[in-house]
Amino acid sequence: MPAERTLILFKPDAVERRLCGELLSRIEKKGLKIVGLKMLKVTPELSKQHYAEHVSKPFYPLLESFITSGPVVAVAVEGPEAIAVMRTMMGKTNGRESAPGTIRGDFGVSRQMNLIHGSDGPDAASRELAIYFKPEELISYQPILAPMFAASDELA
Ligand code: IDP
Ligand code: MG
Repeated sequence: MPAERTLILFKPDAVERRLCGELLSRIEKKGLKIVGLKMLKVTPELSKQHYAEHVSKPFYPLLESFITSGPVVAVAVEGPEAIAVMRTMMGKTNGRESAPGTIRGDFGVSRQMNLIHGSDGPDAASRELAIYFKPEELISYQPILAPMFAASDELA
């Protein structure tokens, strides 16, 4: 199975609450690989591009005002089935409904301030990675310990 890449954002509430280290630590401890990392401020234009599927929804104005309210940390994450693995680690959208043990389940009670974004499929992942990272900002490398994280038939 091919290693996948997915776009993760630590949203402004995670930065404000000093939870970036905690969230990054969970990703690293899980065994996923960080292949890109930056802090930036999402502009209204970037928000509309990222959340194109939500722009016409009633909650969009509140979402834009939240996601542009402070810096975010963008993380490109790689690993076997990284997209689904990250979605499972994140938990349900609404923190009140997310299971304990998930990021949203452990750290929040909000549907909007839910700490983390993760691409929801392969098409979204490539679209969103291209929005936040230039190709040369995504680093391909082979850690020496890679064979300790997954068998050869689990990776491309
Ligand atoms: P996801 O982040 O779990 O994929 P989406 O439905 O794609 O959830 O929504 C994108 C983001 O918009 C959510 O993470 C959350 O911050 C916000 N959001 C989703 N639904 C609502 C809502 O009904 N009211 C306010 N904000 C919402
Ligand atoms: Mg979504």
